Amino acid sequence: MEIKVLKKVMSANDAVAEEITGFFNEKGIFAVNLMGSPGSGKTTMLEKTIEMLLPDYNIAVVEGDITTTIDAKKLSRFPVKIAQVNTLPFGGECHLEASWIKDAVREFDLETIDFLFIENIGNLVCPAEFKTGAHKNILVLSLPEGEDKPLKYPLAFQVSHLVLLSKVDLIDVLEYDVEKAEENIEKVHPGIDKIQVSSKTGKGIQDWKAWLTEQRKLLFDN
Ligand SMILES: Nc1nc2c(ncn2[C@@H]2O[C@H](COP(=O)(O)OP(=O)(O)O)[C@@H](O)[C@H]2O)c(=O)[nH]1
Ligand SMILES: [Mg+2]
Repeated sequence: MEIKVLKKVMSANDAVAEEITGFFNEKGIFAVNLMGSPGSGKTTMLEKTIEMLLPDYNIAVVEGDITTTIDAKKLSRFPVKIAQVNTLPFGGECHLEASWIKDAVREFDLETIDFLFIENIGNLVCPAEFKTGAHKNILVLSLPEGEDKPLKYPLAFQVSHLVLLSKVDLIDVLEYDVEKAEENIEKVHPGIDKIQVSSKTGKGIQDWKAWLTEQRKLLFDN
C-alpha cells in the first residue's frame, strides 16, 4: 500500500517535470539543476557562472533551501532574476519538487530568459529522486567530501549529465586522488562528462562555460 502511494507521488512529480520542460523548450530557456552536498560550492560556482555569462545572456535562478534566503541574497548583487523556494512550509523536504519550481518560475518574465539555474537542496540523496524539469542535472562534488562518494551515492551520479569536481585548488592539502575519484564516477556512470573546477583560482571555469553554451546550442541552435 505504501509503495503504491509513493509511486503515485513520484509519477505526479514526473508529469509536472515533463510539463515544465516543454514550457522551457517553448520559451528557449535552458534549465540546469545543480545538485551536491551542503558546502560543495554550488552557490559560489553559481556566482562565477553568472559573472561569466553576463551580459551576453539573461539569467534566472531558483534557490532551494529548507530555510533562509542566504544564497539568494548572495546572488542579489547581480542583475539576475531570483526566486527562493523554502521547503520548511512543505515539511522541510530535502529536495525540490517540480510543482514548486513551476510556481517559482511564474515570478519571472519567461520570454527574456536564456538560462535558468536551479540550486537544489544540499544533499546527495533526495534531489536525485525527484525530477525538476531541468534539461541537465549537474553534480557538484567537492574534494573535501572524499573520493568514495560516487560509490556511496550512485543515484545522484547516475541521473546527472556532468560532474563538476570542485575545489581542485585543495588537491595538495587534502592529498586528494583525482584519478580515484574519476574512476569511481566512471564505475557508477560510465562516460559521464567531468570538469575539474575551482571557484578560487578560476580553473575549469571556461570549460564549464563552453559546456553550458554548447549544450544550450545543441538544444536551441542559437
Ligand atoms: N577552496 C575552495 N573553497 C571553495 C570553493 N568554492 C566554494 N568554496 C567555499 O566552500 C564553502 C561553501 O561554499 P558554497 O558555495 O556556499 O557551497 P553550497 O552549500 O554548495 O552552496 C564556502 O566557504 C566557499 O567559500 C573553491 O573552489 N575552493
Ligand atoms: Mg548554496
